[in-house]
Amino acid sequence: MKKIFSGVQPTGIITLGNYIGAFRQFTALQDDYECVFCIVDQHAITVPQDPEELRSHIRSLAALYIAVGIDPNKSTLFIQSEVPAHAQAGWIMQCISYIGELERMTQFKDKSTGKEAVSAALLTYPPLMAADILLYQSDIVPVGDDQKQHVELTRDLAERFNKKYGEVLTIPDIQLPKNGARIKSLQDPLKKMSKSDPNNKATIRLLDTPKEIEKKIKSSVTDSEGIVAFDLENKPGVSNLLTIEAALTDVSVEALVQKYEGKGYGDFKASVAQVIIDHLAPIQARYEELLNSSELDDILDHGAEKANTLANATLAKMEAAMGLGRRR
Ligand code: ATP
Ligand code: LTN
Repeated sequence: MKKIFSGVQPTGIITLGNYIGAFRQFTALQDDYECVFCIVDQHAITVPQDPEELRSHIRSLAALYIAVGIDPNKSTLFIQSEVPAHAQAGWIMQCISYIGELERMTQFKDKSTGKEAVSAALLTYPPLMAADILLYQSDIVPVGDDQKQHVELTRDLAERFNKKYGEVLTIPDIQLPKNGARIKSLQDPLKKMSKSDPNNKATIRLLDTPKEIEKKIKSSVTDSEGIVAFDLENKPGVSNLLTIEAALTDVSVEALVQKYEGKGYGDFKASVAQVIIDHLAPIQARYEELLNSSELDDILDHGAEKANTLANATLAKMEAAMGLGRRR
């Protein structure tokens, strides 16, 4: 069976963008692949985090993974900091990365530009991400398109390692979602919907109440034309809402445009909001059941145990190939 790895940062309650771009792919893949999913808390601390908040986001994210349909009997779910091999292999990957290639990463530029104090780890974040992926000898990495550059760098680093030290690492392929690769902010449809967006109106979160969802969709930025049509350039707001509905219902954007023919933005928005509310209701119910349960701890304990075994095996090979320690 081919192997899949992906990770999500516990930096806030996940958004509809994360769900459509990442989580829905995860659940669809677990029947056909050996899947490992990670809550990348060490990536989250590359920018300042409040400890209590981080703890709560980690647990909440774990519950959401299960609530959206990750089956712990099929997939491995674990917390990055509970598997020390990630930091160890991350160091090795840093040692084979060049500063120039790290400085070219768009996410680094986005998160560092204009900031006064930027942590060194914000720059060395991609080698840690490469370690996450390579430790599990992953064949495929399903992510949203904003992560493409990081997965490409991971491939480069793995190839570089293998060339220098022998064929130790599997070169992973990226897999982008077919529909809704990039869901946009509701307030600025040229920006991606991001879970760390300080403007709460810009994002739908998986735990938003029906009222909040209605309000956010109603106040989402569109245009003054009043015609529901798909046109990313001239009607990014309307196109974004169409993309969301299409992704959640598996109906094509063209069919939706037909459905809304002759309808105004009021009806359109109310209908999109209802689709989201109905889709999230069962996920939210399961989340509440899990959040404070020992079931969730059992899943994470078991996941960490499995992940440690898999990751340590690759780390040992990497270290031996490089001549670290005494093992051959
Ligand atoms: P942050 O705001 O903390 O950077 P984020 O919302 O961008 O977070 P990540 O934790 O970086 O989310 O990403 C989790 C997964 O969700 C990744 O696979 C990423 O590509 C995907 N993703 C994030 N935002 C979107 C979006 N707007 N549309 C589609 N996929 C997305
Ligand atoms: N960089 C990713 C999160 C992430 C990840 C990974 C994704 C860390 N390690 C390994 C896939 C595979 C992000 O910000 N979305």
